[in-house]
Amino acid sequence: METRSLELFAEARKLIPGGVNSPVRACSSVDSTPLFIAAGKGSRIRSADGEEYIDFVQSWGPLLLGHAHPKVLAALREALENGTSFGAPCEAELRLAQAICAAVPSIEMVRMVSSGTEAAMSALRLARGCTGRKKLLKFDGGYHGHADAFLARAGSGVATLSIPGTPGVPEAVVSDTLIAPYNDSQAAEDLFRLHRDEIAAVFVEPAAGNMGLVLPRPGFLESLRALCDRYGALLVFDEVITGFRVAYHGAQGHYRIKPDLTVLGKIIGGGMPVGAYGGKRDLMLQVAPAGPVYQAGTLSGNPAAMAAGLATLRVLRGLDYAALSAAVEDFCRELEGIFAAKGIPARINRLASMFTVFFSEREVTDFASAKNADQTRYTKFYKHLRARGVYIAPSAFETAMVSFAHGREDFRQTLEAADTLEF
Ligand code: KE4
Repeated sequence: METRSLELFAEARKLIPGGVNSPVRACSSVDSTPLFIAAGKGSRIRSADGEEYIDFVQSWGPLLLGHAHPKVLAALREALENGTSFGAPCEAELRLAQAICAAVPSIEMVRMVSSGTEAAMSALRLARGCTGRKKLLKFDGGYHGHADAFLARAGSGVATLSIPGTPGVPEAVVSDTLIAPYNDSQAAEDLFRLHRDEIAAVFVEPAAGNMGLVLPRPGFLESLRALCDRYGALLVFDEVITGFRVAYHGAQGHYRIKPDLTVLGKIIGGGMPVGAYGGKRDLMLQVAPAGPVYQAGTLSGNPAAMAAGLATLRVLRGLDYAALSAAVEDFCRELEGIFAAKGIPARINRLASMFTVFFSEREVTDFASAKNADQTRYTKFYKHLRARGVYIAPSAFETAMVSFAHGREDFRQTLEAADTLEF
């Protein structure tokens, strides 16, 4: 039953564009209307109609511990007893900075902001400021938040809603944005050969989560590192999704590649609004007020948000990532078996606690092959699961997020629901 969600959505559409505060939540690409969520606990959420769902969206990634983890809530309660914001430094900012620098191999200094978008746009400004160069090289289907420079052939909500280019973004801005297909080292090299010392930075999701999950081919990330070294550009890993998810040390720890700058978000806020960018000391010392590259934010380093992020990382540090990866691998294998038994062509890309089901005969290795997957079947899959209490991403260009709170019963119920799917 979705009566209350429908009522709330009708009201919301009168006052909020599309009835949502972020486009991908609208569920329009899967021919549905959004559930309004009243509560979450562990692996599950409860809708405004009181219906329970196994949640594989997990707020798009921040909740690797699951919803309402007791230690996160306790840390928030304690912080909030002292107020909500001071606009001045507080110890919690230092403690979270220490935890991030200790965990992420390439980060020697870090600046907190309030979203992944803010972190990515600031990292780009820093890269341009440090190199004196203008151009950005990103990958087709890569998503780095909604700052102007990145909204050229982006993934996530831009792909989901098939937004062609992006109204409101001046041509002059995206004219400095170069695009190559993900996993195409030769295309990246060709752009470097053409633009040589004009490229300030390469932005890449070390595992791409915004065209559905697409993994780097062996050698792809290494080729970007080598190109940046050869041409004097900065390599920026956007780890807003993968940071602390693929491994506690991030995808850069998993793949053993050191970027010059890293963009973080989601998990480091534990569900509260937090983003961060960090990297080599000599680069970060260019950021105001230490250096000339300006960036600021009223709620940057907010004490409550820092407390939630710190509590999250402290719990994650002691958890068994390999065991979670193994559980997700087992689940994906069983799901592959269900599709195979039904003669349904499907490819399930997975890494650590993320997976995406592509209804495709062919392997999905970039945005073009992701777009070739059968979106109609994805929509039917989404609706079928939602009707049976399983909540997956309302877009074929997102990745499912499994948490440490997901257990056998969640996987069993999900497989049981998938087993009744008919196309
Ligand atoms: P935010 O500004 O939404 O906090 O972060 C932007 C961002 C940057 N980089 C990557 C790799 C990201 O995935 C994101 C945001 N992710 C999307 C979903 N994949 C957020 C969901 C939404 O837009 O509502």
